[in-house]
Amino acid sequence: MEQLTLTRPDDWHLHLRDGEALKAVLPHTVRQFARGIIMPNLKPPVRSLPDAAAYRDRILAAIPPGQTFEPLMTLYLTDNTRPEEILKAKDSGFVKAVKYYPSGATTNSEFGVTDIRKCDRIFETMQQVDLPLLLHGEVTDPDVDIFDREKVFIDRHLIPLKQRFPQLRVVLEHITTSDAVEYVLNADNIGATLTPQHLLFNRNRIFQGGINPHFYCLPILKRETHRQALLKAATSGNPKFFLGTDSAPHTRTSKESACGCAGCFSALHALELYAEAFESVNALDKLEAFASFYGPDFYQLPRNTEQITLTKTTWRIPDRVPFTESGLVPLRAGQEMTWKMA
Ligand code: OTD
Ligand code: ZN
Ligand code: ZN
Repeated sequence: MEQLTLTRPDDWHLHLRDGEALKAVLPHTVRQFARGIIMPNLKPPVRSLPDAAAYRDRILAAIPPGQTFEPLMTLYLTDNTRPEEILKAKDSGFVKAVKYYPSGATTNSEFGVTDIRKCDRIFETMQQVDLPLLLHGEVTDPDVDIFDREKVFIDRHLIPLKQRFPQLRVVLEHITTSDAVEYVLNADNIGATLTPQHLLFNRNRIFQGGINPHFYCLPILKRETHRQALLKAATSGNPKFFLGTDSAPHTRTSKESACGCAGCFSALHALELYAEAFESVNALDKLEAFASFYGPDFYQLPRNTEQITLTKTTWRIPDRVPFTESGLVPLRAGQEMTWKMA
């Protein structure tokens, strides 16, 4: 039987939600990953050190007995975040980054920053204490086409930001375009996370045979040339590119709706999805470093030592997994996978 043994990976971009939803999704992540960078877009968001400490405790309490998982916390940047909060966060040891959402960019981002230049005092402090900045890199101006929002963000905001704060360590999250790949390749002190959906699907998948809300996420899937550029970056062996699922659970009915929520749920089968993407370009030998080495190296944390095994075998992704209310539809539900984690 064909098998693939890897150092246990980490998820460098993850939405766990809270309450019953947290309890339902966390076991899936714990099964595959040792650590996760936990997104702060709760309602209301995780904006202060006490918020992050309390959320971390709720996550720890939801870990299934006998298993281990380390939540790496983030703070949600707002127009009103103060430099002292950054210093406290850095000192805490468990807050590993600060997350920037442009106001209105994605789920629960209405508290986000209205003008990135308003945060320069914060970026100055983050640069000083070396706390990474995680970017949802899209502009939200209604006059910018949804497929161009990442490129326009890079040109208008990221390039000037990196000129103002060259030493600030930045992660451009869930990149979706060849423009983002090019930018990351040519800039310093920057990394990027890549999701399974952006490596496996292009925007046609949203409209194949009708409208497919479970393939709707933000940033939205792009055209095939971009997907190929992402896959090339992920499998290149360049340590700037690493794994971040962006698993973002919403109930089935809130996705299958006249105004459906954005987000793909992939925590159930994330590693298998990445394995399939890497295998499609004969690059399975590059999966371990992407999934397990480059993330901790960027965050200056030790690599994991435990191992996990994937086996080549066919199985069907369930149509539904238990969650609150109407349940959760995993990415590519009902279809076959060719790798399975033991
Ligand atoms: N994108 N959905 C969500 C977050 C991400 O931008 C993201 O990180 C979510 O539901 O929290 C989504 O489509
Ligand atoms: Zn985002
Ligand atoms: Zn996300």
